[in-house]
Amino acid sequence: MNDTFLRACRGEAVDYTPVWLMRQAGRYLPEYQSVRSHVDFLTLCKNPKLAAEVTLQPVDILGVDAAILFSDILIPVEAMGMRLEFSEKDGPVLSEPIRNRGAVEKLVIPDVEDDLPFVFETIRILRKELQQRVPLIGFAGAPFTLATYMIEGGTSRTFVNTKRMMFQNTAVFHYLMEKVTDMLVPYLIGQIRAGAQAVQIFDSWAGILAPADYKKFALPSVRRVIHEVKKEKVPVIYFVNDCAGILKEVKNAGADVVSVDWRIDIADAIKKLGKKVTIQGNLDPCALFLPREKLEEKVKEILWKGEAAKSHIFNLGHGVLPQTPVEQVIALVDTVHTFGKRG
Ligand code: 1CP
Repeated sequence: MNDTFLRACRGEAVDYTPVWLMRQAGRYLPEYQSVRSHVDFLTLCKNPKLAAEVTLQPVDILGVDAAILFSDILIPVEAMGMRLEFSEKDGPVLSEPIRNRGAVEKLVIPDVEDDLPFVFETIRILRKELQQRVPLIGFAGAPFTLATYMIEGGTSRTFVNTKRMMFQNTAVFHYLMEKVTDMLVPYLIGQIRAGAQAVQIFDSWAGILAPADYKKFALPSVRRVIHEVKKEKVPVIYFVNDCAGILKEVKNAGADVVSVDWRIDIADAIKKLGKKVTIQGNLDPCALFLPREKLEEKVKEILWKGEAAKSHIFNLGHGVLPQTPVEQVIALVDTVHTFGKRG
């Protein structure tokens, strides 16, 4: 198996900088669109054969060094008893948002094996299919990011309901975070035991917090998840979007790999994170709209700067956008493989 990605996670010597992309499966791929034209998004996530098929598409088409389970961070939130829908226009919609203690009390901690069997079945299928190829990454949302969706009822621009609960109903907010964390630990451990060889925790919205608030309201829960999951001895990657202002705190979450967005120069991120973690990132997804030679320059710069880290895994700073031309994504992966060779 090509274990370059896992070696980089652990900070071991590699022949070249491995690359995979957040949202490498998804709407920019015609092959994904074709599967999606027959089924809605949630049905796709819950059908192990189809979910495995779309997970493998970018491995075949792009030649990336890792596969990531096809699912969504909100799938286990549905298993906690919330009604979840995906609208073409608004994205995820949770129709009865959590606004008080009673609503948190009603949330159930799912028995992950019984309530989310399709996730583990997809992982088992993938491990068989991927045998001699690349490692499989499992994932979940971080407690804070999941809590924002549960409180807002969907995506948000200001996160006013989340912050109001944090500041006015602090005990209820902490109670919600505790329940989400209690769900996440067995969920991620279950993915690892089913065959996931690394896990990534997505904190897409932690960057909306002031550093002191991140430290108080978001960090303790994600640190607990990471601490418990690390006992399974597979690498834990922590992605924080818009991380520049909170990187010092993010370092304390305890992950093996920290994945950073493009708003920070990767050289600065490496300085702040130090030599104990592997860094992942951090090309702006919109750089894929640049002419080929400009894209190549940006990739080379990140690769060159990445050499200062304990180890570097190339990725985007956030997910591939649906409008991205596939040829550009293929070119990106080739460029990383060509210029990321270690002598
Ligand atoms: O219409 C469609 O086909 C659905 C589009 C889509 C896809 C392809 C959604 C809806 N989710 C996904 C897959 C997905 N989501 C993966 C699959 C694996 C891969 O990366 O290839 C992963 C890891 C996620 C994780 C996810 N879902 C995150 C964290 C990463 C991030 O983008 O910040 C978040 C925030 C979500 C919520 C979500 N699901 C879907 C959308 C459009 C969103 C974002 C909505 C928002 O902006 O709040």
